[in-house]
Amino acid sequence: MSSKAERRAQFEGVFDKIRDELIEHFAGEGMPEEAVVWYRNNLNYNVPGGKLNRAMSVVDTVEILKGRSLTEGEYFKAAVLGWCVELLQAYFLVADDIMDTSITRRGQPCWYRVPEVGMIAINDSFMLEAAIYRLLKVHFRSEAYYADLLDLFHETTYQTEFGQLIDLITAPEDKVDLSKFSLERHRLIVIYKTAYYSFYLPVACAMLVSHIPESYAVPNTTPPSTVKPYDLARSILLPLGEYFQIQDDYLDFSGTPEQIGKIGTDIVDNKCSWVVNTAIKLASPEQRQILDENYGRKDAEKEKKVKAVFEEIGIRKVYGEYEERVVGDLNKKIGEIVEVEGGLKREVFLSFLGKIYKRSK
Ligand code: GPP
Ligand code: MG
Ligand code: MG
Ligand code: MG
Repeated sequence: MSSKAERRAQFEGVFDKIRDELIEHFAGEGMPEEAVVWYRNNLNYNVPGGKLNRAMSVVDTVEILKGRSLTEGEYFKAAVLGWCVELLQAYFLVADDIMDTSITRRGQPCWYRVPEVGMIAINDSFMLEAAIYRLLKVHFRSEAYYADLLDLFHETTYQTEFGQLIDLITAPEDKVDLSKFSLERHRLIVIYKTAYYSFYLPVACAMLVSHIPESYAVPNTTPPSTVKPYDLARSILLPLGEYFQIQDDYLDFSGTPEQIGKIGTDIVDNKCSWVVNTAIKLASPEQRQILDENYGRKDAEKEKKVKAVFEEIGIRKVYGEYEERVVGDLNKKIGEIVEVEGGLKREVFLSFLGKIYKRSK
């Protein structure tokens, strides 16, 4: 087993190949040198600098499904799909930073804030998205599951756009209205904006390259039972993604900067976070009034008042109970999976859960 750093380095090596391939095709269409440089900068600036958890989970999942280490060819294909997931994320984030008027991303200015870029970033985001379909065509066109891959990326993009819409209209940064917030709304935003593309998409990609069929029979069951593995995977990965985002929301409130590597800003940014939604549900009328008057304001004193209400309500305890409950439910669901040769495996989900459970950053 290679170390995490080695696996990352190997995975990053594939990016260089993919980028060069995209650029070569672009240059081959007769695009001027100036444009070639632009496209290269767009790719280098926006695609490789993230945590790569989503992308690398494609490779990890293929390994688990096959139950062995991958050949060079198998690794490359899984890694291309991993980078397609990262390209999708890069597309979302370049566009999202414009919509959110954000300042920095991954420790550097947002792409649209780079002086020569500006609103060209909109077209650059489209090109990041289109690069996915170029790569799928070059590397997967002759596979029987090519249409399924295309459909998966299209569907996931659409779902994420649903989530982005409800997020934008529920929690505009400049207009605080807590009456729009609820735990149900939070759940819907999180599932659509994050869970489909971060959790279901990488695993479904891995399942397709591993030739997991649409459905299969479980032998020796009466009555005979049929598994729909993609539905089954979704039924675990969406709640898992929801749990991951709830942790993120909770850590934004409870984590120290040393621990989470950033200063939590959800309260001042009017974020529709699990923490405020839980507080809204449990607040007395007096506490609710404090939240209405102080949440989402760019003011450190007001932020402190909100935090005090969160503590009074006992958010830490509520979170601890939520975490035990959701992890228990997920383990139960995962434990019920019947493993058959060439089908889904419990370990796919257990490995995700193991990485997430009680994380503190
Ligand atoms: C980031 O959410 C946005 C997405 C992951 C989806 C964007 C979807 C589009 C269709 C553009 P955020 O704005 O809550 O997070 P961050 O703080 O990282 O900007
Ligand atoms: Mg944003
Ligand atoms: Mg946003
Ligand atoms: Mg957050």
